[in-house]
Amino acid sequence: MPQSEIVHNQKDVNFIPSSRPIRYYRHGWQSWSLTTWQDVGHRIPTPKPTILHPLQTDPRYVHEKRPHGSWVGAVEMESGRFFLLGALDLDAHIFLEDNTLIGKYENKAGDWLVAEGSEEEVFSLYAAQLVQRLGKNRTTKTPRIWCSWYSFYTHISEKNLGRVLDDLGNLPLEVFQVDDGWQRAIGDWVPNKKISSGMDSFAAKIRRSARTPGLWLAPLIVTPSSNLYRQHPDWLLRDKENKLISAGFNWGEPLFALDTTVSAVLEWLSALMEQVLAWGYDYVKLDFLYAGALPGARQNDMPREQAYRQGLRIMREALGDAYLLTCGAPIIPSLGLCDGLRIGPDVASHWSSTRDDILLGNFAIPGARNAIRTTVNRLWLNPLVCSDSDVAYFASDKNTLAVEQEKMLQDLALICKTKATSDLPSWLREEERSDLMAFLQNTPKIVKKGRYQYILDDRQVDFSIAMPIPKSKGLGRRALGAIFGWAGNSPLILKFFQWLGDREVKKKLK
Ligand code: 9PG
Repeated sequence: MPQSEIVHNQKDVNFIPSSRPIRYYRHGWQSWSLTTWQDVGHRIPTPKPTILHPLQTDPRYVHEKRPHGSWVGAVEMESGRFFLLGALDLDAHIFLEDNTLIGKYENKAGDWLVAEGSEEEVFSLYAAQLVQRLGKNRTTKTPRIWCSWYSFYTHISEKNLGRVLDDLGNLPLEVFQVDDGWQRAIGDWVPNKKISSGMDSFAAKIRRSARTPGLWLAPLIVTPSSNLYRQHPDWLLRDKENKLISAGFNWGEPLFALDTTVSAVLEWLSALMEQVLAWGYDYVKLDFLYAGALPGARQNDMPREQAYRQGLRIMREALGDAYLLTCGAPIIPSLGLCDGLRIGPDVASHWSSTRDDILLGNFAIPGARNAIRTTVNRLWLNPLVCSDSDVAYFASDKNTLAVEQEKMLQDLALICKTKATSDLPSWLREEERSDLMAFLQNTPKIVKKGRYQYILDDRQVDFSIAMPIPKSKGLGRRALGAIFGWAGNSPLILKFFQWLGDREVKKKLK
């Protein structure tokens, strides 16, 4: 029998589990942040490069050496039972020090759940408490999606998207989602010349093919090349010295965050969502949302995750009945205000890379293995939200995944009940198109057998192979890692890697 208790209104709490902890459950802050079971003695190093910290982790705790995580921590004990400490309000962090689980709220005191029992039991108890406090998704049904990102990346055009729309034919994909690449700048959410006939006319075209138009935006970040950045410097999140807070680096530019406690920002966000709806997009993927919850000195002082939730609530309300997928989003503060939630980093057409695993020690970088690891460790969220495991691949000539690895991503999607792909229909061989068709049509019965083992109908699926955290051993590798980590902070080097990636994309599209 599980035992549990709610501890009310405490800023700091300490608990010594009934038997010695042997493994710790580390829960990452936002969609892309590493979530894993680790041995209690394992010191997971700070990921590199530093410039990406705000974009991949909770930057406030990135140098913490003790096992730690956001909102919830749990231990597997020598006795075989599990002990969980979970925050029921926002802004909390958990640490394991010696044999003690420590919970701390950053601002005011809040409530906590303490539970002991089997792994399933303690996480279900936590999930049940979160539903009561924060609510859950309104729909439990995610549409099947074609998403433009993992094939075209930013190289979309009305012409190439139109071609895909025609080629999808009888594939039962309800949503056609235009991802990053359509906007003039990050901050200027108007179409660039790739969508020359206009966003509304392109949505109408999608609708004529009997699919729902979907659109990607990153409403809480801004880059210096945007008009928004020049016109509204007073909307940006700053520190006490009035310096801009970094939200990371991407698209060859530094990223900055909007301050969602400024009323003009909230009005702008609401108007933007109304615009998206008015254009005709009923499926909306809001990305890079962590920016709304970064540490900073907000104009109307309030806890950072409450400020984020206020911004998200305004957008949710403006979006009416549209399906809202949140991505790059702080996990717990997004619950109840979205339909779908990305619970892992991006997939990629490769399994893993030595650069990311060994040299950078970064498990939030796009890659199939990184995506599977974090997503599988967050499946306890399934009753609360449509868990998004990102896209599955079918066109094997266009990726370097082994058959079993491709299949693992597909099976994870079946477990999450979120089916999406980015493969171009023209990339699929006949049998691959039938595989995709079967994937889209089947709803297997799912039985959980172990932490990483499932039975889908009568097929056994095991994700264990994706779970270990590769360690960087040896002086040579560590020295090379230090050089890579240092170089990775240079915008020029980041741009170079982006250029390499881009070259690969273009080659595939030829
Ligand atoms: C569009 C993409 C896709 C994708 C999102 C998000 O630098 N980074 O570590 C990094 C991580 C994820 C990321 C982009 C950059 O991808 O998850 O599905 O929409 O944005 O730009």
